[in-house]
Amino acid sequence: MSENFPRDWLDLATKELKGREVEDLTWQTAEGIAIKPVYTAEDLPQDATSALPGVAPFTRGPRATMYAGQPWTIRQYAGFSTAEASNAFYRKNLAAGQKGLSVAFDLATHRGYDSDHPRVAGDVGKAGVAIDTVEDMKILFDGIPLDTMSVSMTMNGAIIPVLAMFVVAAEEQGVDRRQLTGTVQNDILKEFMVRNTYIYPPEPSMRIVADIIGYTAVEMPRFNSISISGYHMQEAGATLAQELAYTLADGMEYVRAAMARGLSVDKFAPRLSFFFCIGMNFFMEVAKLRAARQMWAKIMTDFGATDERSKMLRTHCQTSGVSLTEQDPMNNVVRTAYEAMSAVLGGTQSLHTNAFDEAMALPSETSARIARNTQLILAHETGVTNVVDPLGGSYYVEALTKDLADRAFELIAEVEAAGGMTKAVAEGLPKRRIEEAAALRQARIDKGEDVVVGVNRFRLEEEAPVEILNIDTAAVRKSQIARLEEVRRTRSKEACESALAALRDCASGKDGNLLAAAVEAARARATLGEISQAMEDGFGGRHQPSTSLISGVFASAHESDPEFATIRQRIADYAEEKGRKPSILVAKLGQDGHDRGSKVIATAFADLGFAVHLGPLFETPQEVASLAIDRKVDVVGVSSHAAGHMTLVPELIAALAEKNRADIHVVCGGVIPSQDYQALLDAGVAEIFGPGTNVLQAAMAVLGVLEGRRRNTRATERLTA
Ligand code: MLC
Ligand code: 5AD
Repeated sequence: MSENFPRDWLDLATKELKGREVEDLTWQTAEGIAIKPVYTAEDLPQDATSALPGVAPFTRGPRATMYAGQPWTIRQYAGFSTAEASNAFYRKNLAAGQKGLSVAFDLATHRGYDSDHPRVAGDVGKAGVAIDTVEDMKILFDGIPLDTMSVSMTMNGAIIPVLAMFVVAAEEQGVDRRQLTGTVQNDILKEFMVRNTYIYPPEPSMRIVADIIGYTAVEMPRFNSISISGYHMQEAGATLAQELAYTLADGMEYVRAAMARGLSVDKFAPRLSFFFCIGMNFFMEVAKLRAARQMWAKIMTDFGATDERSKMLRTHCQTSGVSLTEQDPMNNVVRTAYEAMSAVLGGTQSLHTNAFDEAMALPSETSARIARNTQLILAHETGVTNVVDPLGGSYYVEALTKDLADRAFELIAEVEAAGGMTKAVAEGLPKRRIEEAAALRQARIDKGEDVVVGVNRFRLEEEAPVEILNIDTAAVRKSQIARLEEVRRTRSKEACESALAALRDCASGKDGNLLAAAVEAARARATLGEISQAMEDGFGGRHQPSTSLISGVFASAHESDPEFATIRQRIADYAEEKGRKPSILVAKLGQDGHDRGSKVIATAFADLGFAVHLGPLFETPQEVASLAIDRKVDVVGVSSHAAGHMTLVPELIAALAEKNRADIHVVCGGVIPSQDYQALLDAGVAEIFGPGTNVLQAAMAVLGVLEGRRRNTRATERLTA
């Protein structure tokens, strides 16, 4: 290894290290890349010295002038409550310096349910804005000129009704669809892999993607038809090489799907766009964006693209949510600022910076302002926009760009060997790899090998409370239902039904364009739920996901850890004494599909010796209660990441009590603000594990609950009564 270093430097370094080896300074990243303590001209890849921005393969940026010509778009992702509330928020943000819009929809909308559907009571207006009909969409963009404002909509499962309603809302605002600028996420493969807001099975879902690419290529030429997203992979625990590889492999699959529907590559490829996560590994993130552009140019050349714009990877970036902490939350302002700088040095086209209260709730007005100003300060005060690709030619960054691209191409080859991403996803390959990486990362944090300031090092004795945004779901639901009823009452029943029938036929056959048919239905005031249902009927049902659990990763990462061994022994002792293992159902409630936390807990608890049952996604409280009883578990662990816990967890406890099984304990974990703790404890929750909880300690606490050493307030009251 030491032959990789210049002789003179090696001598000096050896002297400075006073007996330690130079090799000890090499850092092995989670990506499997060895990072040396020093890089030199010897490390520069050959093509790095002559590369120019704006020229394929675009390593140095898709534009010749980049931010010197035009800065990136400050595009803050936002949405909550009703269309009125979100519209007011957007207008305020635009007045304060935001440049583009980015709509966050609630989970009911994502999953194709109207606000009055019984399955979504806890989710309406919570994680984003509730949209049921064109009328809601019109209110959302009231006073916002859609001929000039570019609008991103993060929608995948229910993309057909949402984009159809957007087109009709614009039309009724007097804006022709040909003028519309913006982006839809429309990336279903990563939903099956990590984000989980799918509705239909993979095959019809891929048709939807291709139909949207086909429709926009002709009807909405300025609109980006897809945002091929790695963001959620990194959030789910993927390494940067995995995020990079699987995102581009998804892109390849979409190119194939569109070509299979008869489109020529240069007709649609210039409007494919990308979306990456930017975490705390500063230079590696810069290298990732550079490598992504370089790799995509090569991939598209291999697909036969000749238009330079087809080879040009343009991307949005968002700073990392999982890198932020509930503990000492002002630290998150600093983390986000570094991540934003990294995204910009990597050459992003558009950026969202997260709010510091990320680990607790949706952004408040204050935290949203600081998040936006983080970008304004970067763009206007630091001088970072003045020079194109300022890290171009850096020995380290150029070498890292190449290393990462090599690593990612290896992972792409593995996916291609499995038959491409649709097959690999169906087989579970990328999901498994990401889950392994997530478990390893958690183990490194729990062992203190990966430092998180304020969490596993430098922790505060006492945390100051932070004011957070709270949404009254019941009130949002009530106003949505009133508007839904009004729309249903005033529309032409015949026109609506015949448009829905045409859409259903389009879905059950192979011909016709689903978006074109849905635009007619939206115009006839069909609701989002009805449009989704018509397609579900045409396709023959919803996707039924299977849940599986990886095992052994957490245990092997803790192989030589005495604390792990002690806890495992305690659990074994408990099992011996009781004649069976302590048993837990790890459950998700409502439409919240964030399952990194539940997967990590399930696999870790299983490795520790619990009997673990991993429940399906999207369950009602009654379904979880029945499953818990059926599986004979001692405790239900609810993982909550979309703010539904205040409605859904008390309902679960009530459902258990109704079935005379109040003895089954309920514990909760995830994004639960401390403001909610007392209400949950009062409702009968035995333990609450906020973000940043050490998994070993959580296991001890659950064992404590089972041994009766910890009791929720209600149980204590019962005992003393
Ligand atoms: C840009 N332009 C220039 C220029 N730079 N022209 C001359 N000189 C320069 N230096 C031109 C571009 O060509 C383009 O015009 C126009 O200016 C706008 O620039 P852009 O670079 O295309 O930016 P933008 O419009 O912001 O588009 C960025 C994008 C797009 C291509 C990445 O797809 C996008 O906005 N994505 C956002 C996705 C998003 O917000 N997702 C949120 C996910 S949140 P023209 O005519 O060429 O287009 C999420 C969380 C969750 O997913 O899970 O819920
Ligand atoms: N408003 C603002 N930001 C949101 N996020 C998710 N939903 C919203 C919303 N409604 C952000 C968080 C999350 C990431 C997926 O997007 O940062 O981690």
